[in-house]
Amino acid sequence: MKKIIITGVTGQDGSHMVDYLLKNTTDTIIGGIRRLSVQNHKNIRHLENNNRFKLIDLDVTDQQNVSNVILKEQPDYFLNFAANSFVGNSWSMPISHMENNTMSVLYQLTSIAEHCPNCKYYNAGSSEEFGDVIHCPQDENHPLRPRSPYGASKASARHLVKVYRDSYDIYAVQGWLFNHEGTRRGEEFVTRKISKGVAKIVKCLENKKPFEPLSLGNLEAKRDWSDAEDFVEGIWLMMNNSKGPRDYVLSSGQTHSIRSFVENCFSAANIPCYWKGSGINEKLFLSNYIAEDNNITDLELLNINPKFYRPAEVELLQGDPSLAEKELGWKRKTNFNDLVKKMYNNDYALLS
Ligand code: G4F
Repeated sequence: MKKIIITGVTGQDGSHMVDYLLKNTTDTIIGGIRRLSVQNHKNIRHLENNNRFKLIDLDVTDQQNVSNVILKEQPDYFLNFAANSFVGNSWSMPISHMENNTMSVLYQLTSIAEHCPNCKYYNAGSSEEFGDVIHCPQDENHPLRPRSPYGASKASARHLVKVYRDSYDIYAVQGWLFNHEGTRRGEEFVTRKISKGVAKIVKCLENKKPFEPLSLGNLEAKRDWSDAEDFVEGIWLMMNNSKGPRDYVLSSGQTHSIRSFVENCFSAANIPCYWKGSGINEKLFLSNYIAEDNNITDLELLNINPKFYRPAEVELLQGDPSLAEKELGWKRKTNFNDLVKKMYNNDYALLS
């Protein structure tokens, strides 16, 4: 029986990783969490009485704390999902991003090298590292050209992971994970903001109540979206690779605009709609709505707010997962349309 430390267990990826490992291994899982005065345990509440899962205090920005935990626990695997993961915020808190996403990785790697060199290490990497992409689709050979402090923090961490792997023969990897979403996605990310916003609008329409239109930023950016639950399996395959420690791209191989996610989500909700206007004046409308006073009108569903634009945008992401499929035998199960439906149905059910 192995011992696995996972950081960031209250977040989307960490909590799905715990669920996956409890289901598919007999190992003991230790979730490292930062002490907060207000608990954010909703993604792991179902694990409270599981005797193969325990929580410990672990602040990844505290080198002493990280070192003591690794020395004491002697884990077989250390999976690091703790990070500042919201790209949009990284311009206003760049130092926090470097501390949480880069320095923390250095603390973990130095502690593993010193106290527990056989521990296998995973750090969550990102397609944001590719940034200003120069070819499509992006594979493992695409250069790192980050466009945000977040992307730069993950790219720097990648160099550290490689340096420690090469220098100390540690099994250390950092996958390139393209966008991955689901029912546990934070509400600040665009997909969840849309699925929750559409569900709220539908509820208001059903109850003939007024609502605030959804407000978004850049609709033309394109992302390669997958289901986070498919990705945790890919990560575990990377950690147990007969070819040794290698970094792989996990993605769907397809790309869709934010606009397309919006249209799919309203379609999943059976709301017919049309776009009008252009640029920041573009809006989405529902036509022929019969109001309570029996007046037939067009209702505004969505508008553009420049405050959601970023100082620099990654315009296009489309990953090539073929190496992971070939060498790890990884295959995703959920496609784009099913992912949108799953997120919308979940948010609608939560409001019911
Ligand atoms: O959902 P997002 O905030 O995700 P983003 O920036 O692509 O980053 C996510 O994926 C990365 C992997 O590629 C991860 F590393 C990272 O941690 C995170 O999980 O934004 C997606 C796109 C952007 O182009 C953004 O400009 O949506 C656009 N967008 C348009 N309106 C918006 C909004 N994004 C947000 N969050 N909110 C808006 O209102």
